[in-house]
Amino acid sequence: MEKFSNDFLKKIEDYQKIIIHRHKNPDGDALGSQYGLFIFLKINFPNKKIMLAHEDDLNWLPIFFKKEDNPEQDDFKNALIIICDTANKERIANSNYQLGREIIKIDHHPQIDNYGAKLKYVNYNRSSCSEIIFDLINYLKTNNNLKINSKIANYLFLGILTDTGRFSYPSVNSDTFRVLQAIYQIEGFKADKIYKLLNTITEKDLKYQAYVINHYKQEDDFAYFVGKKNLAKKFKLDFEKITHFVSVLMLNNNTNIALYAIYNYKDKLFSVSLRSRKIAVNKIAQKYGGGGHKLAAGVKIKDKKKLLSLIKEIKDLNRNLLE
Ligand SMILES: [Mn+2]
Repeated sequence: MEKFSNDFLKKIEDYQKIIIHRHKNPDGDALGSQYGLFIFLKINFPNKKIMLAHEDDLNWLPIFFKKEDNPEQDDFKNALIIICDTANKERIANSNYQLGREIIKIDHHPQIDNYGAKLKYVNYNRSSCSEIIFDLINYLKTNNNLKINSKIANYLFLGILTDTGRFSYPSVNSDTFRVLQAIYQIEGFKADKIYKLLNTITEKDLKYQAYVINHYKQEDDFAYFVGKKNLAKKFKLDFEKITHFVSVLMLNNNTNIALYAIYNYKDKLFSVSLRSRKIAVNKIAQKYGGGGHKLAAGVKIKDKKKLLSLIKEIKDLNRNLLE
């Protein structure tokens, strides 16, 4: 880490334009590590052009992660590219990274490919990319007199918190708590602000959640909700927003598999989310043209008949497992 940190600083000093990337469909760690490093470089190198690259796929915590303009194609020319929390090139948000001059990779996923990065720090024993970024910038603070402020601490804390399931995953180790100890010492850092951000939702969201709870159906350990009416309009929420409520169905401790479908009036199709505690739902999603992870998958479905056959398929599958 020391060697990497020194090499990293040399690269920063060498370049006038620096662009930081994250992975597609960013989670708290992708955003936290990207924004934390972004602010760190901005306050310590005010004469350099520091930018964030993305695919405009950010709709999570907009108050916290302020939208930044994507760099222009020209900005990538002769730029130093830093890619955070991303295992392989297909996952890199904004493919213009290829136009840069040099790539640095910082990640905690098992190494898949280095997308051309010569300088890299990859350690899959670390809980999160944000945890690695903190060690990097704290080293530079201690040895090179650079600054860290509470805004950076907030971003990295949120990244660590979300990527460790609030410190509950096996990836958490003494390094995680060593980093946290240092974060808690940063002046102005307030963990309760971040917890409030993560633990609360808006009143409109809450009302909508109550609607889902009151209208979903439960058959054995299968929970499903099909929103046919224009619920986004009814609850004055963005359509995109109301597609993210499948986790409500998994709150029931009897539920092992959940389906959450919302009709999109604009695109004229059902947006379906599947969640499971055991069964591979991505296999089912693939049959209908969707995909995803084993326990979390999704699919877009055109007609209601097809949706009903998907629901029936899950019910039958479940019945077979019960018998
Ligand atoms: Mn991560």
